[in-house]
Amino acid sequence: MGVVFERPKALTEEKFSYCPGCHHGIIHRLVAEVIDELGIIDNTVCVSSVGCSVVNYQFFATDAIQAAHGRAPAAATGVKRASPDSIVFTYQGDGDLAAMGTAEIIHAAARNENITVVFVNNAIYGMTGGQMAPTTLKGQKTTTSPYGRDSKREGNPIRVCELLNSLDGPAYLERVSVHDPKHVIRAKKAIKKAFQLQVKGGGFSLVEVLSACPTNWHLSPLAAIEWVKQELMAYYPLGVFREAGEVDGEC
Ligand SMILES: Cc1ncc(C[n+]2csc(CCOP(=O)(O)OP(=O)(O)O)c2C)c(N)n1
Ligand code: SF4
Repeated sequence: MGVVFERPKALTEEKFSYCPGCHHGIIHRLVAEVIDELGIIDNTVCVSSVGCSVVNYQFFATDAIQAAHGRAPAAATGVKRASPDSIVFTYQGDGDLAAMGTAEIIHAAARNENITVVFVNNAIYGMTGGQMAPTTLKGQKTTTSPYGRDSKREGNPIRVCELLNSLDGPAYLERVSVHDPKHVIRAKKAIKKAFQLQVKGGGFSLVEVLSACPTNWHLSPLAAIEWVKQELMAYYPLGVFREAGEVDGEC
């Protein structure tokens, strides 16, 4: 009998440390499948950030470095410029990328650094107990907005793809979701396109993946999927925001 499904080589044997229903695991798998399919495992470097995925260097069977809070795009810039043949990606949550690392992501995009960013937007600080993030929706209850985010007091949520799309620099920006199989397939295509672009020297790419955090949303995994569909996708529309040039399927 032929093997039809197996663990990607770009994932180690380590068990994921994520909560039941968390989408980080799905996104890790998609990244790993893309690395396998492009045959880049030996020269890929993952730049880990802070947040629940802080130990993802244990899960990806690639080289890895750990960046300080929000600094992953700057660290990735250094690795890529020092070692241009490496394929360098950051993996960042919304607290890391859109709060602590706002400056780094904007400048890396503006410079059109030839790196790939996997941006996991779950609208909350997962790792540290569910505090409000820049991406927390208006009215969303968190431990630091217990009555719901009030835009008069806490400002409005930041749409990262739209923000970066105002810059001349970036080559590819897309927002996807992994809440059902159809969207998982689309998300993988986007992640693959982003890595292919880097292989071809195409410049800065960012794929924003809407992601569930059932634990800090205080929802069951299934209810969290509904919340992604009804609430997150309403404020963060899916789609391609920037595509500088066609990337064909083969590398
Ligand atoms: C400058 C600074 N800000 C914040 C923290 C604490 N901190 C570490 S991880 C984290 C939350 C990260 O959340 P996010 O990036 O959204 O990832 P998630 O855990 O949701 O996947 C916070 C607030 C810190 N240690 N230092
Ligand atoms: S706290 Fe949220 S983001 Fe972190 S592992 Fe659990 S479900 Fe995932």
